[in-house]
Amino acid sequence: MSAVVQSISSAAPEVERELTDGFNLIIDALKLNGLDTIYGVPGIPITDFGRMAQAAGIRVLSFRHEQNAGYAASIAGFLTKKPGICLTVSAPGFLNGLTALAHATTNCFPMILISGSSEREIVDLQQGDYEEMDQLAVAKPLCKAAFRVLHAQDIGIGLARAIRAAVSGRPGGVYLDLPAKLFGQVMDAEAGAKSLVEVIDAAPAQLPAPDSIRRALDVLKGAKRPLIILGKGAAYAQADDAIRQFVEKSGIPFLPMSMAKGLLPDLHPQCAGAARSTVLKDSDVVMLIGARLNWLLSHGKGKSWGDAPKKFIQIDIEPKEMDSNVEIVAPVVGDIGSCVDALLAGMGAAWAAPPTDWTGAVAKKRDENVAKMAPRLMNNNVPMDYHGALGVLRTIIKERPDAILVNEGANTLDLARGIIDMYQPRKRLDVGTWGVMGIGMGYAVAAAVETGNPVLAVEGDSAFGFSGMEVETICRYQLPVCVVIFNNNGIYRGTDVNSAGDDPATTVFVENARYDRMMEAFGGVGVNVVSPDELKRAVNAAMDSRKPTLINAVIDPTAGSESGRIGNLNPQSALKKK
Ligand code: OXT
Ligand code: ADP
Ligand code: MG
Repeated sequence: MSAVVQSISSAAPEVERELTDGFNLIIDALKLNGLDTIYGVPGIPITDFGRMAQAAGIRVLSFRHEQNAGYAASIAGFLTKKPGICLTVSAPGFLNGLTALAHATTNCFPMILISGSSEREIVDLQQGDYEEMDQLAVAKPLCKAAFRVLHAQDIGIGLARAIRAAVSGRPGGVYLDLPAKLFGQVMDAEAGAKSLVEVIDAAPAQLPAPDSIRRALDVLKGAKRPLIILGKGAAYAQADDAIRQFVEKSGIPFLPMSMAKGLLPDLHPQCAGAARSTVLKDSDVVMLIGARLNWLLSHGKGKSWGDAPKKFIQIDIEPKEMDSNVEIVAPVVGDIGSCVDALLAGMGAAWAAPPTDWTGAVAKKRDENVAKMAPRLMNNNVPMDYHGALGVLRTIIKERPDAILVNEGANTLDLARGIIDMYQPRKRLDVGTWGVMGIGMGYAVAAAVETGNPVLAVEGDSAFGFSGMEVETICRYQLPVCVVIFNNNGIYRGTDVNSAGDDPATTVFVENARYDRMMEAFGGVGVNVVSPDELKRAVNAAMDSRKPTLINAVIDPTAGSESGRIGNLNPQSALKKK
């Protein structure tokens, strides 16, 4: 700790007291709790704080826009189970970071947005302070908890509360408001050190009730066509071995949600990822592990789920999640590691595998779908279509299974999700619960920083645009990130025409743009590729060299479809169906 030593004269003989201040106490509190990385953008009132944190050994990564720093912090939380820290300046910087905080909360990722703010006395009287805003009030409805610290002696408690709120129970985003004056507040160093709190057991195990385990196993035993759905909560839980043992011992087909791909390998004999429609429709008992029955699972009802009656078992740390959309006949509330351990123990030595007519039917459908797709992945067409380009990337990930795949776009997202098999847990990071564009470069930076693994970011040209300026950040920190832009000249397709005037259609971009040249502007490697062969060479070179690289992959502008796989959600399609 870098305390300030000052000589203080008083009426009594001169005494030397060691002093500290808000700056140092925040740094010490972060370090005490193992929070060693900050993602942010400097400025008043936090510029010096960033410098001092860096000098004190915290890694401080400066971004070009707070939203990207916030997305980086959110995914750092997902990858590490520690709250990712984002640091912003007041009002506009705070608001830029807030989208990411809300995103973290929605996705159940632990994150703390720490923002400098203006002076309370002026803000509360609305007297027009520099970057004035009542940030605490604005943040509150968008996160799991929000706290403000006014006194240096409360910094330790403030951070401890923020950490606990972010990681305990259902993880989420927390806001910590630090008014400018706090940073310079001085206090006795010894008292300051004592005021810090090392958070013990921040996310305590939450054991499931034994009855809930018995009930779940009874329902599972009675199933003729059981299915396990693994969600990103299961990936987050880092109970990889237990989950794998449970799935394998049960013999039940499993369907991974997008960010749960790789928890068990996609090529595992029980994986039903390529038989999605069949397993949703035909299963009779569905066990959800860390997945919500939200829009991504059609709310557990309707056409996608077929007519056969279904029973749901759900494992989740959040009791309120149960019965959110349909009846859950066997709720299991607890942390996934403890729940799965208890299920394994309750299964005993002998567990009857599901009927082979069911597992056989699932495997048959999966193999048919895989075989149907295979020839499309081998094409070397110019211009490239999605399948040709993704076929190459699929092989690259197979050969480099520890690489982290970041993925956003519409067609670029939906097709990559199906085509690129994942082999290891937490290696696929994407748009998540909100289907949000803009996570790309922030996620790529944090994935590289937090894991040291190479990152392959597969981006639609529109998706990339939301965070594209961060390629400078990637070059500045020399991160092993290879960005591949699927450049089809627009959103979904590059062929839309405005029939009513000279302005371009709303979904198209400048034709034949050369995104690779953006990378060159910052000293990175830029490559333009037009064929799958060229793409393969360029990506392999980037992954071997670990040099920041951006590949502009020219995709046939007619190849995509409106909104990718979720065109049915457009109001116009709903009208047509009526
Ligand atoms: O079983 P069936 O027969 O059904 O087949 C399924 C699987 O079994 C099978 N499958 C396989 N077959 C063979 N082999 C293998 N290995 C295999 N694996 C699977 O394939 C099918 C499909 O499987 P899938 O994908 O699992 O199933 P399905 O039915 O699609 O699943 C349903 C969903 C809902 C779970 C799934 O579709 C899903 O996860 N979807 C997520 C969709 C999403 O989030 N999209 C992003 C948002 S779209 C839109 O909003 C966009 N915007 C607006 C915007 C946003 N989002 N954000 C902000 C801040 N501002 C604006 C914008 C601007 S997208 C967008 C930009 C788009 O343009 P780009 O240029 O970036 O991208 P391009 O489109 O490329 O141009
Ligand atoms: P997906 O989008 O992959 O379907 P969701 O984000 O909808 O996944 O669901 C994740 C769920 O996992 C949330 O309901 C969350 O409460 C739960 N969850 C997160 N971490 C844990 C954990 N450690 N133990 C139990 N449940 C968890
Ligand atoms: Mg596009």
